[in-house]
Amino acid sequence: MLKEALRQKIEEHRPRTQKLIKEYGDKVIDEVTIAQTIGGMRGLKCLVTDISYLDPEEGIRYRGYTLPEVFEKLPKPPGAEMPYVEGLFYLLLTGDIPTAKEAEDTFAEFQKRRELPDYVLDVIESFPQGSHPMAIFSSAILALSKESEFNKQYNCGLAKQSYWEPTYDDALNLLAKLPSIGANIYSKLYQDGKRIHPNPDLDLGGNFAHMMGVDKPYDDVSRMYFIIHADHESGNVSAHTGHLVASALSDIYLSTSAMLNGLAGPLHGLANQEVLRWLQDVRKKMDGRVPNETEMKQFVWDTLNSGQVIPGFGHAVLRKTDPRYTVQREFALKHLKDDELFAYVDLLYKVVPDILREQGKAKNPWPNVDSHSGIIQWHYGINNYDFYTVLFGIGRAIGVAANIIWDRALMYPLERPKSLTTAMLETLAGKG
Ligand code: CMX
Repeated sequence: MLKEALRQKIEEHRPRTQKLIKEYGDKVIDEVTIAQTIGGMRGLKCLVTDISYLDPEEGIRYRGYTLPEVFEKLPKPPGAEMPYVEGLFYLLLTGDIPTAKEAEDTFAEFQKRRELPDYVLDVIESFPQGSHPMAIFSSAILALSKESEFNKQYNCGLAKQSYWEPTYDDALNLLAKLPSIGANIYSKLYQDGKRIHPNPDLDLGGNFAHMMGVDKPYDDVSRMYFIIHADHESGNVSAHTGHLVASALSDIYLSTSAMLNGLAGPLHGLANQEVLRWLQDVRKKMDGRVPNETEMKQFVWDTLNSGQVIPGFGHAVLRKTDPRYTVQREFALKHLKDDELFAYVDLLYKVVPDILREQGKAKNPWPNVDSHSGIIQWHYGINNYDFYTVLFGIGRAIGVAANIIWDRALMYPLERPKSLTTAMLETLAGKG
């Protein structure tokens, strides 16, 4: 059903892309400066996606909907506060808010593809204790590449217009398994291998909470996490890596594994674990007491003066408080108002922006998604903060997969920007 809805959307969309290329292909949309070329292509308008758009002041919109709208409009599992993650996938793929029936049908599509082959469990088990969960996560997904329907059909001579179809199947097959992969990594690393079997009646978020062995409202925390982390335009490291690798027609398993390796960097998704590490450090120095404002300011300045960044603050594109932070703050105000670590995060929200402004380096002094996510996990007993980026990764895979399916549907080519030498830039500078 989702596949048929998507097919129709793809057929409607293709002429738009073809017209843009054929009739307006030479239209200039941006200039490139030397600073952008050296500086990580910051702000360069050179990617296209319809799945989400990041406004610097407003934050992310999924298919035109703000996060509060997404949470309000998407159908919810019975008794849940947060929506079906499967319904979000429907929205990202089709651009339409699913009806309750469409969300449930998508849940059923995911449900039948959940089972993990034994060899994936063997891959997880084969890692030495002390491995980072993101390394295991990426490898477990890589191992699944042998299941790729796209590869099978491509090797039999698949027509280009049909590339998206087996990619869609691969995407669903992979996304449905991610909660199990995540929960198995958690049990291997932190729970002496004690596994909780999946509950087939539960939706993706609910089943993940069940396999993690955490009671309500952790099911809603899981749904909220996977939804807020799903997509953030195409230029961030994880989304861009997924797109880049898939542009070589590497299957969705190879592409997702690659994008997770980018997510695992401390300037990107790993920042959520860095926040917790930083807070625990402060907590230790405070002997468990919540610092007052003056003491907290001192900790922030000490970190900056030692040449480190304040994790969870700043952003390459955003220039306001991240709405993904706000969604979590509202949840925290409702469910963990008296939590000690929430008091820390609340205090940081008060003191850090002014300090970063005073320091004058960061273009955005406001908190991002990672500033809040760890303490909610901590509150519900997930205290192994190395694991937090896996949660980000399960969410991000949903948006990356939706993008890759559309990349194939619109037959985007191999990505291949041009590089210059420093001498060439110097010559260009001389001409200025
Ligand atoms: N603390 C201290 N300094 C910061 C800072 C922070 N939180 N954020 C930015 N700066 C500094 C940068 O390090 C840079 O310094 P230099 O000129 O010495 O290199 C300067 O301010 C300008 O950086 P910017 O243009 O504002 O930010 P970038 O686009 O280069 O980087 C980001 C963006 C997120 C990597 C950066 O803000 C940062 O390091 N934040 C802390 C880590 C973090 O929270 N990452 C998670 C981001 C969300 C995600 O992708 O998951």
